[in-house]
Amino acid sequence: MSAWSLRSVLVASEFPVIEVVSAVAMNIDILTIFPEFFREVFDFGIIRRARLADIVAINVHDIREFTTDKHRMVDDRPFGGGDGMVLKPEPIFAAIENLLGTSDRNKFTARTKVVLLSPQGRPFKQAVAKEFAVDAERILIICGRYEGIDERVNETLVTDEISIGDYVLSGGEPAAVVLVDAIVRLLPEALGSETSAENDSFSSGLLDYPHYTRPAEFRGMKVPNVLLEGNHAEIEKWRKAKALEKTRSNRMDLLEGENGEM
Ligand code: 9D3
Repeated sequence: MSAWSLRSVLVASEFPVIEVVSAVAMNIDILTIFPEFFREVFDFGIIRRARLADIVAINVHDIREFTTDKHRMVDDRPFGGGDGMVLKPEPIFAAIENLLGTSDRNKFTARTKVVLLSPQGRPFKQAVAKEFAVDAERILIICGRYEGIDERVNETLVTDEISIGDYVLSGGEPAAVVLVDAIVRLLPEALGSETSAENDSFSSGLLDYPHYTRPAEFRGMKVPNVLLEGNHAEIEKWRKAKALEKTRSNRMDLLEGENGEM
């Protein structure tokens, strides 16, 4: 294990003090009003293995646990009018103070990121996943909801506002899963044999070429001959051509550059 953290956060507060004493490469906390959403998603594949190997610790927190009012209110009506409700700042500030010891982003350690997931964020790309995997040891993810979140959270707490793409989700929870998956698989020692080669050095900027396995003929559909013949130079040429063809038809923007590597 390369980088690891060992720290203890103790905060005087009315909330249960969450003491972080960890020997993992990365600590991820998720703040959400739907903690149940995450019950099983992190229990499979690379993320599960990374958790079991103490490469990453993932903790999910219910924003409602950080309310202090009788009705445990997490949202309220928007100033200025409009439909729907806005997530209130108090429980989110309380959660961050409980987890990090401060809600002032200027006092976070350099390797701490507080990510707000919102449609207004900067686009999440492989380069951003790498940046987080390399630069961060502590990532707090705040899941927004459809109606929005009080902007003061964004102004003082959040270090990175991120969107995962140009489509409308009902909340940040599915985006949080995407972020965690993309980041954790980049942590040193998280990738097993399954994915190792396909990763860094191979970043061609193109989509992948097509893959085939046995049988060589299935319901009349044949595997391209070049793959069966064992001429590795020819196979390489074929794969490059097919990758280019696939990229041209599905992702012209990648060929025109300035849209992140794959
Ligand atoms: C009516 C204007 N909408 C903004 C485009 C409001 C709105 C829609 C969806 C406000 C919040 C949401 C919930 N989405 C997320 O929280 C979200 C999201 C997304 O919808 N798309 C892509 N990435 C993300 S990250 C979080």
